Amino acid sequence: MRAWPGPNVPKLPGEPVPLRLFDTSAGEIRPSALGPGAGMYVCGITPYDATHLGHAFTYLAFDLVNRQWRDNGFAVKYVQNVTDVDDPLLERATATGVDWTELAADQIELYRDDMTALRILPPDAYVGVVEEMDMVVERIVELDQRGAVYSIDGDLYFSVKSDPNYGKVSGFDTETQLALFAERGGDPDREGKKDPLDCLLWRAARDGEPSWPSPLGAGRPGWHMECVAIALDHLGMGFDVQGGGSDLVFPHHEMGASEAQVLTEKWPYAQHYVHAGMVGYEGEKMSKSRGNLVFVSRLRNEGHDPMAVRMALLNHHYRSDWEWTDQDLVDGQARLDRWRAAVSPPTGPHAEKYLREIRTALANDLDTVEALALFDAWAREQLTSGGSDDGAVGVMSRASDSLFGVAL
Ligand code: 5CA
Ligand code: ZN
Repeated sequence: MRAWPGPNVPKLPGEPVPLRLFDTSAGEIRPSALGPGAGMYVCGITPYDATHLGHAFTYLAFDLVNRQWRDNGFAVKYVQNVTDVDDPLLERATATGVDWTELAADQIELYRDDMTALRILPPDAYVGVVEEMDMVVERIVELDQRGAVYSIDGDLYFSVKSDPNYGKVSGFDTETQLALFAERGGDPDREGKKDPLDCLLWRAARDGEPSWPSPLGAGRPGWHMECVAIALDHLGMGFDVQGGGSDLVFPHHEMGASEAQVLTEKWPYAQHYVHAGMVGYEGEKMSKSRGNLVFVSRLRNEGHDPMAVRMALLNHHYRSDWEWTDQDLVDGQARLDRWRAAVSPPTGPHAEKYLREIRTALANDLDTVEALALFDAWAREQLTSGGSDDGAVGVMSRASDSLFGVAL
């Protein structure tokens, strides 16, 4: 499906720094994307509600990865899905009496506008599950041929432990897995399951639910397989980064990896599993099901500069869990004003050292907090004593645009 317009990413002088990223599976910071290309799959929205700041924080994190890789000269292939068939979307549509396809189309459009306003680089392939249904079905048939599938009343399950590497993405013990599985859409207690952790691949058609034909009977796909089919189709096995928020570590990314590893008999599914921290609001994780949301579109409609919102989000390290307050936006706007004032004069303090240090901070597991402070230091020097370098202002302005995604 159509993504959104991509902003221009200015080229910068000087040497780029290779990006090191924390890998959930390895539990440590490791070099990412050893080249020559770089492939990334980031789990997209389930389009039943507009973009909240938690979503924005997660997509911003991967936008920074994309920008770092581009600065390093990689040809980046970025794939993102839209979960345009899944339980929460269908439930919301039924509850509000709206057609599920219309609800999805409206929310996807709003998301595109929010991403555009926040200057998030669009994916190269933006793929809805519905448009990839044939591929999803094909993958499930292949898994069945490999003997990793069984049926309970026509609903097809994946035997997760048919993958010898099952469990390596999250490293969670069985008790934690069971608790999270039940909490996040799984059905550990269903009668007839061979293992409580086995996950749904194909849900047989039910009255009032959309369904698609398949050699395995009419139905609709399970969530994890949707992402796997799209990622394998567009990136293939062993791509560089599988991304999403930390609420996707288990079961979504664990089970997706196992499905792909059984399908291809290869390991690993992704070289890095990268997860953004959870943004909270008023004491709890911001989530559509809890309803404690601050929407990007609301802030935009209130007249806030999207660059101030972006600046506010950048001030939290991508792996940290944190809580949004109004002060975040006040601080983000103030910093944006300072930076804009600092790039107004025609000349400024030398930029080379600052640019090198900013790149080094961002390449160190996206240390935006440090990188922003370094830009602040240049801006402070400019605003207190000025400088005579007539290329510096242009370089720092382009660095803000290219590396932070903040247009000054
Ligand atoms: N469609 C699935 C992924 S295939 C999904 O999780 N959709 S979502 O709309 O619920 O979330 C979209 C992305 O935002 C996911 O990567 C999720 O991990 C992330 N996310 C959701 N809530 C938050 C939050 N409060 N803070 C940070 N990231 C969040
Ligand atoms: Zn996903």
